[in-house]
Amino acid sequence: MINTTHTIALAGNPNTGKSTVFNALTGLDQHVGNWPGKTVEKKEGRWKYNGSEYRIIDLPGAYSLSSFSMEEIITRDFILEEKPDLVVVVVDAANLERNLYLAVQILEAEVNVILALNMSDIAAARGIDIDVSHLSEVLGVPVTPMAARKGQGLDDLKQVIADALNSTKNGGSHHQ
Ligand SMILES: Nc1nc2c(ncn2[C@@H]2O[C@H](COP(=O)(O)OP(=O)(O)OP(=O)(O)O)[C@@H](O)[C@H]2O)c(=O)[nH]1
Ligand SMILES: [Mg+2]
Repeated sequence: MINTTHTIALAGNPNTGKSTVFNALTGLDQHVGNWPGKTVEKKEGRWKYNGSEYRIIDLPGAYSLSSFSMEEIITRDFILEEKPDLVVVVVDAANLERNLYLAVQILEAEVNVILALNMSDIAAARGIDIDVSHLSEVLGVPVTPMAARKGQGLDDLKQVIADALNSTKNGGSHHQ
């Protein structure tokens, strides 16, 4: 029986694999439209896991929440105004430092956040070794490594999402 639907936003720099993660999570259960009044595509999907339903919105790629582009305005407004229950920030493990700029801005927005460390395969091939538990400690949020194109780390991501939402009151309160 489903008694709650959690709303999740998928955010990240352009080309970090957000849509690949989105497709892997939602399969065929997707709805594609446009952001109201905008020519930017809006993709929304759902999946069920352990008796809960998850609704996810694939946000346009953004380098920051500073609203320089239409994509950044959409992403910023969705995170700050719609206040999703959870924001999954997809970062490129092979370009971690650059990607953390947006991640830190989202952390400062006082929303519930987890980090999906995508492109782990590329990072590994380049000899980049990321201390995942240290990164998680420093940022104060769960970090889960994955390689979405290969389907690696997907089950872990679903579990980390479920844990993040079910450990907070009503599955939607913001982290302190
Ligand atoms: N090697 C590797 N490639 C990946 C991975 N995830 C995604 N890709 C590839 O990276 C490219 C970009 O992926 P998308 O999912 O379109 O990225 P996006 O973040 O949605 O991009 P925008 O919507 O344009 O911001 C595609 O060619 C994917 O197949 C991964 O974990 N490893
Ligand atoms: Mg995309």
